[in-house]
Amino acid sequence: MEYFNFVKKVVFEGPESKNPLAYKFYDPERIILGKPMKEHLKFAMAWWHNLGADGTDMFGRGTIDKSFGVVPGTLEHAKAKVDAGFEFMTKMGIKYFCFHDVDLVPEQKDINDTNKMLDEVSDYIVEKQKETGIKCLWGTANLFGNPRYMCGGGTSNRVDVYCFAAAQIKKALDITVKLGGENYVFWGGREGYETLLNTDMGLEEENIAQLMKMAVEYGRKIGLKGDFYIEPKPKEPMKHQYDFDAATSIGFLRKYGLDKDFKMNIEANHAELAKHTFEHELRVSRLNGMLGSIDANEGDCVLGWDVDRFPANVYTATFAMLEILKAGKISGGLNFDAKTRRASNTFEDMFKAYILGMDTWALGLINAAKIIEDGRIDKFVADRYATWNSDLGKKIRAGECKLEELAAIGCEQKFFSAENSGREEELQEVLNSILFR
Ligand code: XLS
Ligand code: CA
Ligand code: CA
Repeated sequence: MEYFNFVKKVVFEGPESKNPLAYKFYDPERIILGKPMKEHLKFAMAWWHNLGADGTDMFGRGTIDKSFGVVPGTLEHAKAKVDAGFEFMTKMGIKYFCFHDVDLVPEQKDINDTNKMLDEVSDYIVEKQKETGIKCLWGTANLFGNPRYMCGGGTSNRVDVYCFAAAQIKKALDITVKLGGENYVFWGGREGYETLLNTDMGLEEENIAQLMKMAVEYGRKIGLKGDFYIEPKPKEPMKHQYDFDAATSIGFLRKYGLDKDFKMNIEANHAELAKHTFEHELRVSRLNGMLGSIDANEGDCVLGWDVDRFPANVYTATFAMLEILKAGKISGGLNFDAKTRRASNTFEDMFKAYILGMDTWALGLINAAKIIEDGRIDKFVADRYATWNSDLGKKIRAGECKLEELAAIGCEQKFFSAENSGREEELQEVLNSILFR
């Protein structure tokens, strides 16, 4: 059965094309900085939004029918989603997908029944992977939807709930490895708190660290070779989320000795919710050797919550690509954790949304390469710190100075030169002249 018969294959037609079902900028074979675009941009489809989200919001029912011709909530429907997903990825030229356990099959009353369905559906996915060569970028367990997790999974006040979380993580790891998944994600859905009046924060953090240690031990035992990721998010659903941002999460990983196995999965919309820029979160991760993967989407500053829009902001994609290029190779890719708006309710809109996202990131890559090749901005930054290349600067950086020595030098200086403009506006103009020439 063909679900999307309005298109055979989405191909690159160039910026002049008026065809809404063609790439204008994503040209997989085009060489940028010595590598084809398709190698720089490891795009992935998010199973949950693309095959699951039907436009439901707090005020109304779904607007797009994702039953794919069968009754939702059945095994047939889970398999129809596999068919639709693989048709979509093949037609788009997308080589990876990401999933939560409960995206693949509907959760049953008894977890053992859910697990049996997961075995069957993942067998079916393996067949499709053999036919198409499409791979799994990462898997994860949904420890936030079921009411049992209302007070957290790994940070629950109850040990029985914690064991349910362990059961789901174990199975999600099994399925990830079975699908050849490269990495595994922890997003701390309900892992946080509403009020300290009822919360033992120290115990909760120790417990989730322990759960992560056990997950690493098990994952390595069954053959997971890639990285574990934490995906920081500051709020929503909980008022205080333990994985607030990259800096907080990295501190947590180091405290509990998890930093060798874990990296960051940075989502643009989550960075904005933490009142950071996306590129800030990427830079913090990169500088700590912890940039693992990206959830490619964007927020909406007018709304201010987690809206998971498809990325359209070329400046943001440009700054993000600069960080990714400077990080060198990352273990992950660009997962479109994004959904079409409620009123974009056709299958054509799903294709157009991915085209928008992929073209936006292609532009980001093209622009980031131009900025690097131009060199003016990197040079400005290097020059701005030039005094640190003096003998004194080098000595301080080598840790060879005492505070008294520097204080004496400081006191000898009679005035402070104000010739130190940061020239932000000039740099913005340089940036525009590079991007739009
Ligand atoms: C929710 C998160 C979630 C993670 C995976 O805000 O983005 O979808 O990516 O659990
Ligand atoms: Ca995400
Ligand atoms: Ca999100």
